[in-house]
Parts: sequence; C-alpha cells; structure tokens
Amino acid sequence: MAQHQSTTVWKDVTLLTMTEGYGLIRDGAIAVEGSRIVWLGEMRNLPAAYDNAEIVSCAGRFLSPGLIDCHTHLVYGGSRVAEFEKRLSGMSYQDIAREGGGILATVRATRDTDENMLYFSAQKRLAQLQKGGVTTIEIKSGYGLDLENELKMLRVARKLGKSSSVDVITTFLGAHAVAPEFKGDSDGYMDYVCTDMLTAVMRENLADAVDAFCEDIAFSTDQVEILFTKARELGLPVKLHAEQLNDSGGAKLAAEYQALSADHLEHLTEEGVKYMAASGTVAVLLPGAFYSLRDENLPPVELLRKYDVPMAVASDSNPGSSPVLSLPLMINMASTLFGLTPIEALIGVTRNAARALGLHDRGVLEVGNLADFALWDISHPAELSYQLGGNLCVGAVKDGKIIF
Ligand code: DI6
Ligand code: FE
Repeated sequence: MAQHQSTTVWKDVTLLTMTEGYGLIRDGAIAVEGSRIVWLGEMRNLPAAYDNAEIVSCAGRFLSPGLIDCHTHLVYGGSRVAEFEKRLSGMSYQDIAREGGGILATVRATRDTDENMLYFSAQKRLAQLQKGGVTTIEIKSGYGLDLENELKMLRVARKLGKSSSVDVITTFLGAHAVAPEFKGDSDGYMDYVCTDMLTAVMRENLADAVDAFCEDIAFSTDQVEILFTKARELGLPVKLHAEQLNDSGGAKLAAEYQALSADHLEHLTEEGVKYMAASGTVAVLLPGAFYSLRDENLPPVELLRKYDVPMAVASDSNPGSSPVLSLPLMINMASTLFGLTPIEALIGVTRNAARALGLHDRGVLEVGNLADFALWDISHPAELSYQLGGNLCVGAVKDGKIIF
C-alpha cells in the first residue's frame, strides 16, 4: 500500500468547502500532499492510506478556503489623511480630485517613493490583511501614471508575491487618472497607456490583467474601449472600475469585452446587470469604499441575484476611498451595508473572488485545489458576517504550509 509520509491530515474540524453554499462538513478531515488537497470528507471516512500521515488537530474550529482579496491598490506612497479631514468638513471626493488632490496626490507621493520604501510599506499592509485569513491578493498599479513609476509599482507587487506567503495577482491600471503631464489631453494619455506603457508592461510580464477607472472624473467608455481592444490583442484579461460615482455604461462595455469583473457598481442599472449576466462577468462589491465615502447609493444586489450575476467582495484597500486592512470586516459590511446573506458574503471572498481573478485552483475546498486555508474560531459560519472588528482568524495555511 502506498505510504503517505509527506501527507498531512487536518482533523477535528468543520469544513466550509464553499462548493455549494457553505458546503459544510462536520467532523471533517482534509488531507494535503505538498501544496494540494488530496482528500476531504468526514473523518470517519478517512481512507486507511492516510494512517501514516502527520495529523494536525484543529480543535473543533472551522476551516474555509484561504480568503482572496480580488481588488486592492495596496502599493502606494504617502498618506491621504489630510484629505479625509477635508471630506469630514464637507468637501466631496470628486471636488478634491478636481482640485488636483485625490488620486493625483497619491501619484505625486508614489513617484517620490523609491522601490524599497514602497515595498516595505505595502508589505506591512499585506501582513495585516494576511492576519485576516487572506492567502491570495490582487494588487493594481495606477499611482505612477508614467512608464517608470507604473513599472515600479508592478515590480513591487510582483516582489511581494515572490517574497511573501500570499499569492499576488497584478493588474495594470495605468488608466486610473490622467497623468499631470497630459492635463487636458486624456485621449493623448490613453494613447500613451495603450502603446508605450502596455508594451513595456508586457515585455517584463508585469501584469496578469488590465483595468481602468471609467468615470466622469477619469475615462469615458470610448477611451476604455481603445484600451480593452489593445488588451484583447495582447491576450490580457480585462476588468473595470465601473458605475461607482455615476452610471456611465462601464459595466456593459466590460461585459462586451468578457471582463473578468466589473467593480464598485453603486450606480449599475438593470441593463448593465443583464449584460454582466450574459458574459459571466463577476460583480465585485467594495463596501469599504461605499462606507468611507459615505455613499448613499447601494449596488443593486437584488438585481444581481435576480439575474444570477456572481458577486465577489473585496477591500479596495487604497489610501483615498478605502483605507481598509481587514477582509473579514468587508464580509461584515457586505452583509450589514449591502444586505448580502452570510453565505453570499463568504462566497464573495472565496469562490467568486477566485473567479473575478480568473483562478480555477482555489476559492473552494476540493481535491486538486491548492491547500490554502483560513482557520476560524467560531461556532457558526454566519459569525463571520456578524462579527464587527476583532479577528476571528486563528490560523492560515498557504500551499500546504502553516503560516500562523
Ligand atoms: N476607485 C477607487 O475606489 C480607487 N480607485 C478607483 O478607481 C480610489 C483611489 C484613490 O482615491 O486613491
Ligand atoms: Fe479600486
């Protein structure tokens, strides 16, 4: 009989497999060989082949797939705390952006920060997110807005992926705002993004996807379409910041280009929802930005449900609109602010978050998938939505290795 010396069996555990709803398995066990799940089920059905495996007791806790934060702007220089104070005294996010603050303030600070410092500051933020059970994260560029600094951000993101125990998926967001050098010439800037920048990003293999900010204060659907056409030629998947501040038809455009996801969506219309449903584009909901901007327009969750659009939930971690360092807090806010059921919210940071990144080897506990786990000190899975603050995550496993 085959020996499974290098196999670890995690037992005394309730599994949240997330295959269908919670996919709950009580008195469960999960066997891991190397970085992959090789068996899971009820402990009493554990095959004898695993008799010699190393056993780890989870002391009756709940084990979910490692969380996936599928939308972040984690790499940036400086701080926007002064702007936060301005907003508290009545200035709007858009007004600050029009004044040259907002994203452009972070662009100046990011350009002024060298690669090492950017790396260390992002690493600290990543460590915080990791404590909340995150094992995969997406990181966007978009605070460089010139060739040198966009590449710098993406290199930092890639380096974080190599040096930490969290997998990093990178997204090129050169079209986040019009660079100061192109003030008044957004078409010219978009052309630069689509040619010089995208070519260099491809040459260094720095991006797994392309994104843009489609809003009044940023780029029009016509401009984004030029970018998406170019991305399609290069074989890069697309995603889009759409319908956050206005309805500009971004979700429809994203769907027409089979985008992996359209994100934010507070102003999404039924028409947009239908297009997303038809293309299988994931709706990424970002309650941290909604909360921080004290937005009053809720994303149309009822419609997303009605048309069966998969919903994901992410932190949007960024210095301006969502200074968030906890994905479990977003699970709570997705439920309390957006009305997602606890099951929907947890699917949003696992199964559907994987889908929003085009990943097929994680997000559910299934044989063959990566052994990426988060361990929770809870007695009911809905506690993950119920709890506000604190940290219920008491362990994490990445590629079969215990992280904490
Ligand atoms: N939408 C967002 O929420 C962030 N970017 C974007 O396109 C905000 C970025 C910032 O304010 O720095
Ligand atoms: Fe964002």
